[in-house]
Amino acid sequence: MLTVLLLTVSVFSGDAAAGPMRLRYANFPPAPTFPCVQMERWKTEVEKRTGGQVSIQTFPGGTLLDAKDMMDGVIAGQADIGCFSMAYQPGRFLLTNALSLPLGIPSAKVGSLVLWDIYSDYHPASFAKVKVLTMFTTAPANIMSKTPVRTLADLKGLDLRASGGAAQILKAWGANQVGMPMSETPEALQKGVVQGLFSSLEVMKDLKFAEICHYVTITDTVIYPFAVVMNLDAWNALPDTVKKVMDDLRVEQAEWTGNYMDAHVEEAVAWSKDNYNIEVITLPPVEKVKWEALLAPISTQWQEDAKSKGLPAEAILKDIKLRMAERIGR
Ligand code: DTR
Repeated sequence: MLTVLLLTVSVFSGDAAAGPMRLRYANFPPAPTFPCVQMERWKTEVEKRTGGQVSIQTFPGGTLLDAKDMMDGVIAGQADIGCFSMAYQPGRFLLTNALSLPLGIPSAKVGSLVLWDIYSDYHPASFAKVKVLTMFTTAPANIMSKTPVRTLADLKGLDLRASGGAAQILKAWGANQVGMPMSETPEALQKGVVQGLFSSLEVMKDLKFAEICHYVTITDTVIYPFAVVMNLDAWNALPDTVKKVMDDLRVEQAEWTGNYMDAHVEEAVAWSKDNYNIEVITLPPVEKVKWEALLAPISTQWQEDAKSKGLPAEAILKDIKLRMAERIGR
């Protein structure tokens, strides 16, 4: 009841006389990180393109909803819009999390567009209770650590933070994987709970991990899929003109975010070298082959899980590879 009331207040606070319609957009990580940068860009574009009909209030840093409460919070109307990382609930977003298998997706731009393709092709049931406003992915994940990681032996038993599909990758390499959302990682690194993390490298700058992690090992293995979703009642209450503005932004926003992410990773690595003299370690080909060989069972396991849930696992993987080739070719 309270939820319905809150929602009603939120969406209908804006008939013409009362000023713009207000929408609350929740996000889990701190404001300087890329999910929040894309949120601010989307807000600016929607407000501009709707000629001020809509006003979006943004809540970074988990101030309205936390990482793992995001989807259910939006469904319940605690926020009108929410952004989340699908990796934090791997079983719930099984189909779209196929994108986070080690498939060699080369960039956030390709990842973001292929994720949107796959969502549009299959319309997974896990998103049936929300309106999907956009999707995007990170750039490929790499190791950031306090001590250098040059071989599998260096990784053995090392406490590294990762979540979702990437967690299985660290386990396969023999590291001691510690799972937590990105929002909890700065404290864990500071307190020595973990000795590093596995993620895309823009956080070296955005969360100042370069201060602590002086080594980066390039593995370029997996990307993380994200979604931005809207409460269905809030969506249905919007005028068609506003809906059109948001619909027109779905793919554009995915591509914008991918491009932003790819450029920002490069900038963050350069910044980390200039300011903290970090070492970027590239694995020699013989070593890389060993690392990659250990990852094969992960896709096999995903296929078994997906099939047991009635999903056309092989077709999905084939489709991702096809879409990748199309998007890389463009
Ligand atoms: N790699 C995922 C997602 C991720 C990458 N960069 C950020 C920044 C802020 C929040 C999440 C992410 C992860 O490690 O959680």
